Amino acid sequence: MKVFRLKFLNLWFGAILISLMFFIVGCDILSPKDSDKDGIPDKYDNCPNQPGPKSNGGCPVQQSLEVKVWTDKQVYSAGEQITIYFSNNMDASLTLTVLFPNNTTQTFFSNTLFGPGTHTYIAWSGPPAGERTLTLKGVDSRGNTVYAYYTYKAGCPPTGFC
Ligand SMILES: [Ca+2]
Repeated sequence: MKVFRLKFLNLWFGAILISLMFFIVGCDILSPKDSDKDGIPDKYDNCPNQPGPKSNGGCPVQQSLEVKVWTDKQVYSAGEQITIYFSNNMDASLTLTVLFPNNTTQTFFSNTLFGPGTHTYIAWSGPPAGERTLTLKGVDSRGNTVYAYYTYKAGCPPTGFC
C-alpha cells in the first residue's frame, strides 16, 4: 500500500513538471520576449532595449533640430522696442546675432542652452536706420548645426519709411 502511494505521488509530480514545462514553452511562443515593450519581439528588434516603431526596425526615430527666428513687426521706428521670438524643437545651444546695414554685427547671446519651446529676446530700435538680418544658430547634443534667418527694418523715422 505504501509503495503504491509513493508511485502515485511520483506520477503526479511528473505530470505537474511536464505541465509546467509546456506552460513555460507555450508562454514564450504566445508572447515572445520584448524587453523594451515596443511590441517588437527582441529577436526581430534591432534595438531590443530602446522602444521604437516597427518602420524603424524597433529603434527610436532620431528627431532633427529645427530652429526659427522672427520679430513682432516688420518695421520699427527709432527708439521702439523690438520683441524677437525664437524657437527650437529640442534642447539646443543657441546663438543669436544681428547684422546691421553698415555690415557690423552684434551678438545678443552665444552658445546658450535652451529647452524646446518659443522664447523671446527684447532689443531696441536704434541707428543705423535700415534693414537688419537676424541669424539664429542652433547646435544639438550631437553637434549638428542648423541656421534660421529673419529680416526686418529698424531705426526708421516715425513715417515708417527707411
Ligand atoms: Ca526596440
